[in-house]
Amino acid sequence: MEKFLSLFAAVPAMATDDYVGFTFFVGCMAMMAASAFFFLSMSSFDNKWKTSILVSGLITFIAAVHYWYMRDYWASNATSPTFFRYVDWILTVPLMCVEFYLILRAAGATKKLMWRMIGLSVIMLVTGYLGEAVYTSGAQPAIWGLVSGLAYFAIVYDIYMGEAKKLAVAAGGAVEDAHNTLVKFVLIGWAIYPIGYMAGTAGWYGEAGQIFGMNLSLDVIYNIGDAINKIGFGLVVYNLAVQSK
Ligand SMILES: *C/C=C(C)/C=C/C=C(C)/C=C/C1=C(C)CCCC1(C)C
Repeated sequence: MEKFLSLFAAVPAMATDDYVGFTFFVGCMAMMAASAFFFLSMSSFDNKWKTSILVSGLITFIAAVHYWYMRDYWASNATSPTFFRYVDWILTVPLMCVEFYLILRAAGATKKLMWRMIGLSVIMLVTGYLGEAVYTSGAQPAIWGLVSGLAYFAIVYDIYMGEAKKLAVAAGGAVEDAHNTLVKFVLIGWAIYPIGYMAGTAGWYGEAGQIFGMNLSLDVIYNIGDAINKIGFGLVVYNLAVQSK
């Protein structure tokens, strides 16, 4: 018991203006709560939807584990946990691509479509990491950010007007509605991340983003993005499963 309690004692008290630490903390709790919700609700759905709900839960659970580490990392080092952040994304973003595949599978979605989206998401994240953590001087973050952005737009193309969109229209009904909502998450929700990236790039949006009079640093922006996208995305899938029960 004492050993367990000392885990918490090791975490220094959080300053009241530490927005980054606060959003890591709240983000961690929210991801944990969402995971419990998705996992516990699984048994009330039939097999057709179980996998989709399971994936929703895995996305928030993987994030919860990373947020636990990132919160700690920030508390001890006061620097961005960039590596953990990208490990989290490279596991969870492909799973979001899998969600598109799962809900469109009945309408004829192929594994090829799924792997193309996964491949694009990996390109988007690896190039983003290179620009954020490896090649950080001069124009390099802009170039890597651009490549990353192109992969992002290729994903948007697939789901907004490409193959995935056509399958969603063919499916119609609740599946098409859910698909369209997920597209909005990718189009609007995911657009939060390039903003965070720019806020974190020296010489762009002012040092670490003094935006709206708050220290809206890259981490705060990424944390808000994650909460909206991971939990929101899962709830859209949950809602689809409820409607199609
Ligand atoms: C749960 C985590 C999610 C949904 C993360 C999504 C991340 C992105 C869409 C990141 C995109 C980026 C660009 C489009 C350009 C700049 C570099 C990135 C990686 C921040």
